[in-house]
Amino acid sequence: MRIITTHTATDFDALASMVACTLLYPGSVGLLPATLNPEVKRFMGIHGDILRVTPRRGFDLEQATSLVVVDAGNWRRLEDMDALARRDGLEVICWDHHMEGADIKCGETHREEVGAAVTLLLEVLRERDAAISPMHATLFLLGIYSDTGCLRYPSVTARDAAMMAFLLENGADLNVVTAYLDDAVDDDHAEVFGQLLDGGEVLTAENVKVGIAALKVKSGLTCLARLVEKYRRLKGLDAAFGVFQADSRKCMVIGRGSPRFIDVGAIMRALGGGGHPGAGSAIIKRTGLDESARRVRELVLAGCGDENVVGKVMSPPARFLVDEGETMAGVAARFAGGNLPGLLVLGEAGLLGGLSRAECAKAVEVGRGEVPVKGFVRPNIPRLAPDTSCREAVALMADAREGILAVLDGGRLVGVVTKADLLFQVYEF
Ligand SMILES: [Mn+2]
Repeated sequence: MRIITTHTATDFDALASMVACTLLYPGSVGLLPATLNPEVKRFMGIHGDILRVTPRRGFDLEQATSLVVVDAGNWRRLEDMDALARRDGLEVICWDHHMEGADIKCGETHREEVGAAVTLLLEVLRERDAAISPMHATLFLLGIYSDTGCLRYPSVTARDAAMMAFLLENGADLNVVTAYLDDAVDDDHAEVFGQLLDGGEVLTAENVKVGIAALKVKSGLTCLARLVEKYRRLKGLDAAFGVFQADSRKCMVIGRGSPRFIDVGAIMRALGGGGHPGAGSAIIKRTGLDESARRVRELVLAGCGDENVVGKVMSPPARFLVDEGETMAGVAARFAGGNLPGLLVLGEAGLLGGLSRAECAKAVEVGRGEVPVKGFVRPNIPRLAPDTSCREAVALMADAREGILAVLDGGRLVGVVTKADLLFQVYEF
């Protein structure tokens, strides 16, 4: 008999992948772990009977000759499957999108970097022209949406979006999807959220803003990951880590972040857990709250890195410079000839400030073209250091009248940041 299973704390992607497998492998049965995400539990409350899945508990593994593992690659993430890990001759097939840390040896592996594991299975079902009911399509879409933050996470691929379109064609019901992705939390979770907001420590390392909060919590809270993500978004952090202690023997660490600035999965693996570059969790055993938080802080400080500093993207300053003695008319001619947003005015003591194209044109218009630029220079043009992050530069550019920012190293002008420089950085051309 072929059985299908997935990780404990089963989320919609895991359930959707399991159910997709029951369509892909006729005659197979899905074994559902006992611990489910609260929304998944609510979903199973009314859909359980019409899906070909049954609780892992009470199922005799003796009958199993083939095992399909979905949305996981580790034996310890499965519920009570150790007996199969040692069974000779067992066929093992894996469908997963966690690229690191797998330890299940498979005869057949489908592991690809997509936003949701169910995307991999849907591609095959579509290829085979399998019949998909609107109810199934709705569950599969829940899988894609919950693992990709409704197609907003950077982990999303075009393949996930294509499968979303495929599911809508097959009748996926967005009203149902929205009802199960509801963001509301109960009073206990709301209290924890308040503590995260008040008690979190925010550290900045290598221009990366990370929040870490260590809290004692009641046991039985099942939506902590969602709170950590909310905390991150509300505080505008690049990454957030919650260290939660529900009993004295262990702490649970949950991390969420932008993979561009920090690899959350790598930090979790260092703590003995797992995850993706953007999300992960770990259980730290026999360690108190303070010590656990200290370990997380250390790994975060070592693992942060914003490579995107203005020193790496700035342009040479030469073509943006005018001498304080030049006339406004002369400078207006330079503006007319070149594609310059603004200019920097240099005096004997160094950078005096900036001059915008509009100011220059206006001066000439009102007959002040022969006045030296010195009289028009705006001294408080933004000045950055080479190690200022591009993100900060983007924020400053929004208010920069001259459309350029000056980069100074120890008082010496070393570069100019233009909007084009920042665009190249933002889109990683
Ligand atoms: Mn997944």
